[in-house]
Amino acid sequence: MVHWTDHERHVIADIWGKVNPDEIGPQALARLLVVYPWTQRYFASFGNLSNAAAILGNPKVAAHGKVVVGGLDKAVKNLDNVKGIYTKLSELHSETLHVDPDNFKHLAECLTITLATKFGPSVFTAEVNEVWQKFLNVVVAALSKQYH
Ligand code: HEG
Repeated sequence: MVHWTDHERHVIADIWGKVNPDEIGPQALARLLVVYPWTQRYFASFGNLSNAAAILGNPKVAAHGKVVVGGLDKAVKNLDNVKGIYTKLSELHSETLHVDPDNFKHLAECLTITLATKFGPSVFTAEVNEVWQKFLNVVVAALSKQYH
């Protein structure tokens, strides 16, 4: 089981308190779809994803980005049971959506870049980056857990 120090808990709560998923989510998901274009295959029903401008302006991408990043709130609030709270979501991505779990890492990376860009080096310091990385690694592991 992952151990969290009080300091790590504090850093995660603090940075998450500054995140507005409705702003960050659309940007992070749009970045995923631009940087890793094969991820577009899971969003065939989303309409025009033909170039970066189309992706950034696509309302379905924005709406789903809010859902995905909003979904991290559960993990932030249940740091000691991330695997438990994501069991069903992992099953959904594996068995129903057939999302290649490598893509969770790519989304985590895009989210980190989005946060670093938004907050800059005075807020998103290397130390915050380190703790945030640990948090996302736990999320990615939990979402990948029901794959077999
Ligand atoms: Mg997933 C649905 C969260 C990565 C593709 N994703 C969802 C839902 C949530 C969620 C909360 C809604 C579930 C529901 O309706 O019950 N996703 C989520 C997280 C992460 C993630 C927290 C990683 C941090 N998702 C992810 C990636 C892809 C993907 C990397 C594909 C590249 N998600 C995906 C699709 C759906 C969801 C295709 C269904 C969308 C729809 O049909 O509306």
